[in-house]
Amino acid sequence: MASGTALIYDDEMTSYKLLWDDPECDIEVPERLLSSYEQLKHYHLVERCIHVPVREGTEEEIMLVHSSEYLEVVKSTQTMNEEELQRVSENYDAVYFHPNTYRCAKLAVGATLQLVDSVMSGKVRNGMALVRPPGHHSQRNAANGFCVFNNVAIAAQYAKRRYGLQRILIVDWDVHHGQGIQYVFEEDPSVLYYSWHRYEHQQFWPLLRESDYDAVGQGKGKGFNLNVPWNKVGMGNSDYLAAFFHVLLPVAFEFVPELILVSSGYDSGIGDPEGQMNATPECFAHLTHFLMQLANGRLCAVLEGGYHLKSLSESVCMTVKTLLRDPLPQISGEMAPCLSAIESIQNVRGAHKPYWKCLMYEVPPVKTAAAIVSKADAHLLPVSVQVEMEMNAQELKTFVSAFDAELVKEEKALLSLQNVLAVLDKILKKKVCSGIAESSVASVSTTFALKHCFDFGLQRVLCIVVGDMDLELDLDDGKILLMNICQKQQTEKTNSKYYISLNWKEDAERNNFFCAVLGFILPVAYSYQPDLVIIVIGPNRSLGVNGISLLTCLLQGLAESQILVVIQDTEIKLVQSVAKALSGVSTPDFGAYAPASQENVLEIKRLRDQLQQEWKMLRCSVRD
Ligand code: TWS
Ligand code: ZN
Repeated sequence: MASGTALIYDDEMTSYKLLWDDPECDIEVPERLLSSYEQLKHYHLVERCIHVPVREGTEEEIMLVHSSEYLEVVKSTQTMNEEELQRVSENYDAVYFHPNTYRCAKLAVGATLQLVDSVMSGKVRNGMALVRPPGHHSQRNAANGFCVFNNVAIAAQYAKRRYGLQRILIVDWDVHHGQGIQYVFEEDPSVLYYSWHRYEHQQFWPLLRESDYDAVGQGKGKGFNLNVPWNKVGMGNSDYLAAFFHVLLPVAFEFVPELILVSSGYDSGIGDPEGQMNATPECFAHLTHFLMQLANGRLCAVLEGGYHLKSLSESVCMTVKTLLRDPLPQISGEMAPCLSAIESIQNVRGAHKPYWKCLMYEVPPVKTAAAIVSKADAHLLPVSVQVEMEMNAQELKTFVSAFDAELVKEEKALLSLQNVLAVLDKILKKKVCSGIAESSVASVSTTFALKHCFDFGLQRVLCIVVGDMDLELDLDDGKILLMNICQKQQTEKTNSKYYISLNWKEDAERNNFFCAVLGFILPVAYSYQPDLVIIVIGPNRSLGVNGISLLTCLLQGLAESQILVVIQDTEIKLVQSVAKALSGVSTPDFGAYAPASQENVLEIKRLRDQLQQEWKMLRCSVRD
């Protein structure tokens, strides 16, 4: 692993400034660079770094991000007088030009690329470039927010081209949203862009809707744009650390970047008039330290904003000191993120759940959802069970029109279907783990539910029907394993391996169902390995509440506990008992154990003999 830290700085980048009166632009001053470099000298950090000279970025390099038309506009400002400069500046938001701006902007690009080359060639492990003008707001055809060329975006494109990198992480800890970087890489999954920024519900500059947490990227780039909008000022060390712990770092470790570019603005630090935040310089040491654990330590920090000269220069020093691997300073303040920060963090995590395993495989906050006909009974369910409202009519139409509309002519059937699909959809999308749906026409609902499962991409669904029910299903392809637990002997309606009829009569007083569940249902179910279990309780059920809750409890070992229970009955006792079993609020009482009747024992034996060749988990004797 390479060692050493590069520092790239040149006095020449202080050679432009605002020439006229403009309160919007007068904070971006040459002293920002001068005082930062002075402070680095003061702490003897400059002499500990490897000095790398700046160069100009070439036109070709600039055009990795910007249009030639825009490049020509910027070039033309070199020879303009003050009046002309002011006129060009007015074409952009929060921008000023000076005759030396073009030269400095080219040096800022070149300095950034020199840093990338030093790190990528192994000359150094990491480094920092102190540059002006900053870059993160500038766009293909526009200067914006003091930024002329997008130094960091150009560096990422350059690193992809020159070094064939496939994954680059850009961390923008400046207090403003680097929308310019977001636009460049929105559809690019090879560049992960992370930015936190003062947002205040879109009331803070640059006042963009697309700075919010729900801008996750587009097309192939979905999931590769992470925005953490701060909706209050005063965010401090613990808020920044929380955003790193709960958003950036888990995703970054899953992304496995090959290079990290930091849009290193310090207007997010304490004392800055723009950011109004409270993070102390030590915080930047810790942020740097965490990022150094990724990408083999290949980290390039490039200056963006920062307007409180003392805070800026101390924070720059903390960053460089950490890059040099000095011990970390103690971080101050009560370590508790504020409510508004937690809310933002929760929102980003929610928006990115579909794209990152580290966010996806969390225990769903709601374990069980229930859609029941009588909402008045809702209070009888365990409190942790979420009671569902119906799916809206439009959503339902999209499900139904895709299938045989004949089946759902009746209003009653439509309402039932609504319940079942609403809960199923939540399970499939992993918003809840399991669910219960009351349905007056369980057979129709189940047929639709199964169809929806396969549209969603499931491979195998175990469907256990308790009671009498006729399901018109194609069972030949093995995508459904249908087990029917019923009272009367079924005339074998199919010879499919995937249809099993279990003739069962339960003792009304005591639970004799153990032997069927353990001796037959579980072994077959585990042999099948379903992605989802659907239990349908139909009319004329031969199982009591105890038997059904036993079945429900023990099947939770399959399909990551994703179970849908469809109940035709509206008996609240049954719903209650199943809800208890699924939510796990209490260990259910299965009733006293009872040995099975002779009849039942023979039925299990018959099925076992008949099916153990196909379902190998049924075997419990070496003789047969
Ligand atoms: C900083 C653009 C106030 C609120 C928001 C000066 C007035 C002022 C200027 C533009 C600006 C400032 C950056 C970009 C930056 C404001 C102002 C924006 N601007 N970007 O007090 O640092 O990283
Ligand atoms: Zn900024």
